[in-house]
Amino acid sequence: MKGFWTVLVTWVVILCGWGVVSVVAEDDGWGEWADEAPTKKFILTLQQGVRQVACMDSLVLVVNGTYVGPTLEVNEGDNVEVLVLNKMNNMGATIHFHGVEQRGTPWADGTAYVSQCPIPPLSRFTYRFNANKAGTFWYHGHQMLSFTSGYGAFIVHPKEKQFDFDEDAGVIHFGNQYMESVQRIIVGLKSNPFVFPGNPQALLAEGKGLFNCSAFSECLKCTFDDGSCRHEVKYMEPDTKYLLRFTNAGILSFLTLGIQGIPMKVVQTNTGALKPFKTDFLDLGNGQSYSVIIKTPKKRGHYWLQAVMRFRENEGIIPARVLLDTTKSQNYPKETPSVEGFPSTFDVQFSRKLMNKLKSKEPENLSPEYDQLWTLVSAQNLYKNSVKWTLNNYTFQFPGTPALLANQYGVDLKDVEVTEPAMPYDYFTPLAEQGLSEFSKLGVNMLTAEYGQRVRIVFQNGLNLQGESEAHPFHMHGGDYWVLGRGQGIFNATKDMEKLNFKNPPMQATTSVLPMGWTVIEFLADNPGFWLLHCHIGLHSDMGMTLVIAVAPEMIPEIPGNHHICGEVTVNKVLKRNNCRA
Ligand SMILES: *[C@@H]1O[C@H](CO)[C@@H](O)[C@H](O)[C@H]1NC(C)=O
Ligand SMILES: *[C@@H]1O[C@H](CO)[C@@H](O)[C@H](O)[C@H]1NC(C)=O
Ligand SMILES: *[C@@H]1O[C@H](CO)[C@@H](O)[C@H](O)[C@H]1NC(C)=O
Ligand SMILES: *[C@@H]1O[C@H](CO)[C@@H](O)[C@H](O)[C@H]1NC(C)=O
Ligand SMILES: [Cu+2]
Repeated sequence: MKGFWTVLVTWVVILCGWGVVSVVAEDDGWGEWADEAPTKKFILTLQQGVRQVACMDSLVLVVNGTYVGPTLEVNEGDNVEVLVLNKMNNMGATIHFHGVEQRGTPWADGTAYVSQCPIPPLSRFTYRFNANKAGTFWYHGHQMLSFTSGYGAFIVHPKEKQFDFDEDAGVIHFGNQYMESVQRIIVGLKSNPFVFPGNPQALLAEGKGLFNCSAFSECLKCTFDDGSCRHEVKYMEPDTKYLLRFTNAGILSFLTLGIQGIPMKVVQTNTGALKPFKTDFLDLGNGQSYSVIIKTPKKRGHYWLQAVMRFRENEGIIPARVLLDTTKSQNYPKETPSVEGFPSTFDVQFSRKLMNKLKSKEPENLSPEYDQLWTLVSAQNLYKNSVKWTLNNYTFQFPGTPALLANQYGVDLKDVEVTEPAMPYDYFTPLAEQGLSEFSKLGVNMLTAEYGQRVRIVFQNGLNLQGESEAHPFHMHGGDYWVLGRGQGIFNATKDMEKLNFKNPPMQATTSVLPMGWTVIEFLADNPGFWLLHCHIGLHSDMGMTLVIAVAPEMIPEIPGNHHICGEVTVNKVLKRNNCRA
């Protein structure tokens, strides 16, 4: 039925002469689209295919036929136009440009049922936006768990070189690989009884990695014919400064990475320039990006970059590895590198100290005043006996009509819940032990900010139903936020608010709330739109750890005419509004 409507609207729209599903004419309400700037055009195709991942054949979502998808590179200030062709015949899709502000183009954010309808099977959609900030971004699907494999890098080069290095060595994407198909994982998460897929069986760097065949009998199918599926090799020159960019695209694993014998100088989050600092180990929460500069030793050799999973039991899971090779001999070391010296799996202290080192390069000197304060408590609960994650006791459910379309066409979103302040309880004692109900509420959890407000958010961690506290990396769409501080235990406004860093807080699009702790962020609500705020552990967001921030909905400009329709936005509604302006 959905297919029918898409076809119908396409015809109606062509008859009316304003072109659907194709590049739209110039002055068409494209937000901050810079008229003078060059336009960089790309085409991306989405398909499912069997590819060798971690030396095993797996069915994955591929972008332009490859896993990892192609890297898109533009310059700061360019207009970007990406035509996405959904070549799958059984699944809708979207593409989200992770970390891109989408200033003035909220319809190009690529979030299914928030900023747009999924691109129907065998259909297309053009994303147009301005690359207003330089940095390391990535694109990925944002429809269910589609981002397990359909992703790639998006690099925006700065107008002027920001850091001191000789070569840009590009991006290394980290990921997770399950033996089970994504479809089965989703079914398990939605089932009663609930089935959690648990740890991934392989950690990936650039789609390469290794299953531990003594731990997982299924991988007798492993094809270890040559080493090229196990790890990427980066050829480098000795005694040279390289810029390396990391992103964690995994749907579960919090990672910590280190390079044998080479310290990293951390210089940038996704967009935010940092006061540089040196470290041997760097945390990479799901959805996070960092740029570092390394200097290869004078002596030619092989240096392993390794990423281990932390904050979950990781017994038997082989680290993701990349070999940095300055010999060009292809005489690879046979022995497996050890992870000695890495912080231990549950060392919260290490990660908190590391996060405390993140400072913006230039002072921000924020005033300690704010306009709204939202406290969001993360906890696991039951909804109809199924295990869910919650923010303030709400399990998020996507609306049937995308919020942005509903706003324009006057559709009433049903089940919208405004997050109430969290009921104060002892967040680190299981609910049952406190005589409290373990049941959550289900709804379209939405918070609203007025234009220009400074909104401060306290993320307060709580427990899962096993009584453990986990790490949650929270990602916000529609712009970066300042990360003002973090601490252990329960946030106490009287005592903790004044200790926050207003002087030089880093700008990030994703920051972690550590086990048994809290994190405070703040953003300026000056980009009207409907923006997701969610835990970037894909499994957690799918289990409800998500909400929508509505920023000045009355100021959102008219959506360009190329959007698909779904839910309660019908052909009649579109026609009525546009009055067939042919
Ligand atoms: C992706 O593939 C399409 C056609 O198959 C091609 O036209 C396009 O240039 C490719 N995109 C990139 C970024 O390589
Ligand atoms: C594979 O898993 C087994 C059992 O968990 C473990 O003892 C072994 O060290 C693992 N192998 C590697 C290479 O990590
Ligand atoms: C969550 O909501 C449910 C259903 O309304 C309620 O029974 C429960 O007490 C709430 N729990 C908390 C911690 O607020
Ligand atoms: C918060 O901190 C203040 C000042 O240290 C203290 O007096 C108060 O008891 C604390 N509140 C809680 C709930 O711990
Ligand atoms: Cu989480």
